[in-house]
Amino acid sequence: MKKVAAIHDLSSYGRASLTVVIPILSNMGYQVCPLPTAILSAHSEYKNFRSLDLTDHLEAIISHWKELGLSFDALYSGYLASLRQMDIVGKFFEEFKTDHNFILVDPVLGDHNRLYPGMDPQMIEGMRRLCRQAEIITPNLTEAAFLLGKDNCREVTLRETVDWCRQLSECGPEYVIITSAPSENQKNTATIAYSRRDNRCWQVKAEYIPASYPGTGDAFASVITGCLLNGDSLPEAIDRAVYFITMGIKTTFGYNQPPLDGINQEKVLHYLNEPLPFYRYELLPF
Ligand code: PXL
Repeated sequence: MKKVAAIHDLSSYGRASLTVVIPILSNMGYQVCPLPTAILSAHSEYKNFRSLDLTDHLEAIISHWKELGLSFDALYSGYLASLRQMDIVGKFFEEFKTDHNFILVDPVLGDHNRLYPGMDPQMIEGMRRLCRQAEIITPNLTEAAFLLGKDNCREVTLRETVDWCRQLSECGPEYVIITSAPSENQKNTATIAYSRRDNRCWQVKAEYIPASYPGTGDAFASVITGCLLNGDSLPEAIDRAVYFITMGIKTTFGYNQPPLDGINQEKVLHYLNEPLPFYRYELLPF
């Protein structure tokens, strides 16, 4: 059975990070091995959240994993709680990267043009360093702007988003996937993916829904990780991830529940094991 080292926090309330990553990758048939970065009372979009930083415990877990001679088919990181933690994860990547696995970094920093509480400019630099080690990165549009040192991501066009993918790829990753990107019109939102290997760029459009749920980025990156472990092509992986998130949002939107609780993933996990009903991906002409 393939194994994934999943480097994320455990947010006890509000579906995000490990409470999203574990069910998705388990459902897709992979063994998830968490390297927990912090334990939060609830994810950081909730006011007054409490956080237990686990930076001092990471090295102990990693050294035990080395003693056990473990190896992983994917090294997958998300929310990191401190700059020192980013350095430890960078060392973990160096030690556990082989010719037979891949590193996926979801550079969790912010959304809607602002940093998440607790993130600071030094952590942007730390995340940049980690992205250089990765084969695949999955920033949202805000995170892509922070990584590239842009002022903001308002009024960015589809074409500029493709340029951002290429620029980010020049730093190291072979695949750059930008979520929450603009599409040609306001009724749609797009996920844009660039593959440096064949210099092709893909778009998957989704209907814009006027609601925002935390944790969808974690769900997206987890489905991508699972699909790539399965040998799916880049556009196929994005198609499945977008389909899963769209179904999750749609099933949640009909209820009158607080958006901070995240998507009702429990109702849609079964889609991960069913054939996709259609392919939506398009090759972009630039
Ligand atoms: O979904 C990303 C994420 C992960 N972990 C924590 C968060 C967030 C986003 O808000 O707060 C703790």
